[in-house]
Amino acid sequence: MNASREHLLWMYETMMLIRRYEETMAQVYLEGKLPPAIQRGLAFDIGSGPVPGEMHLAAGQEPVAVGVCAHLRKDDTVVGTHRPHHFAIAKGVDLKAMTAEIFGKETGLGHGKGGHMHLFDPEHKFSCSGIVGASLPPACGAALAAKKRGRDQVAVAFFGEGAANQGAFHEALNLAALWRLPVLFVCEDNKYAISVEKSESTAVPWNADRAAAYGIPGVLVDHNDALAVYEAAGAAIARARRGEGPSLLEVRTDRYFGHFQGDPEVYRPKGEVEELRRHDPIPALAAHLRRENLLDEAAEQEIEQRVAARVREAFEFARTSPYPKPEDALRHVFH
Ligand SMILES: Cc1ncc(C[n+]2csc(CCOP(=O)(O)OP(=O)(O)O)c2C)c(N)n1
Ligand SMILES: [Mg+2]
Repeated sequence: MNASREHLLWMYETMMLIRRYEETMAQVYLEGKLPPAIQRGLAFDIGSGPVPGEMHLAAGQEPVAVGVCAHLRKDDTVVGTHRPHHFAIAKGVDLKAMTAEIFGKETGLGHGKGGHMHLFDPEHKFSCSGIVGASLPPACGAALAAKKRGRDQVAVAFFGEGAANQGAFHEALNLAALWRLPVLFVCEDNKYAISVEKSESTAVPWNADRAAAYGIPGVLVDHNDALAVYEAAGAAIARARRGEGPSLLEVRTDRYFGHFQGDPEVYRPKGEVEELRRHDPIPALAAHLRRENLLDEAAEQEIEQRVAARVREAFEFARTSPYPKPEDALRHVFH
């Protein structure tokens, strides 16, 4: 499946937006967490600063999000993970409302009650959660709803290679296969589940091979490339829309930051990140676009500026938004 000019440029700009967003978040996240915390005898105070709590960033994993979401419509469902920003951005979630949510502000997607791992956007049919493996069952539910209504919507569950050893993975694949649900399961293999290497947790080299146990197609994209993901995801999503059932797609991708911000990364071989960054998928796509005469220096600069402005506006909006009022603590929650 050849990507259209429109899709190629969208993928490039969205990868840039994700990368700049994550880099900015990495900086902002540290505000208030280091020097004053050290004075209080702590190395890293996770609770202070404008972005309290854990932070999992997805720089390096952009190809997975854009290669899949390029094929999705607004009325398709995406369920993400504890590392959700790249998926949310690629699905079209509003950057300001998402950032405000991460800052715990009233103007956030969930009025500041969810935070970075719990971004819910019914308009764009996006959700995620901090529970590893929890993306697959709800995606089956959305796919079942679409099927019962006779619509051609699809659902996508993203999850890490660590999550592929959770029971929910196997239960979801089995049921989706049995009921021929219009769902795509996308495994992001970034080699690690926190500090545990895939080879230390998983009996087979490739999770894509596990699809055979459920009688569905399993496809491996063994390099971190947006066009390869686009091609594989396009075929699987078209298949699901035609009513031919689910597929499993596994992508070998790279995580440039730690598991969480503040992760000392002692489990990484020395120089690993530098080596991974030498195969950065964003310049690789830019080079392809230049060869196709779809991008030149001026256009690249324009994209860089547009992306920077969007990121700046989103963080500014989040910073200047009010916190929820204490008397609203029990609004919008189950009780
Ligand atoms: C059910 C459950 N078990 C354990 C955890 C703790 N935990 C958070 S992230 C993570 C590793 C996830 O690895 P992977 O699925 O590969 O995703 P990645 O972090 O690499 O994106 C674990 C074990 C959790 N959040 N939920
Ligand atoms: Mg992983």
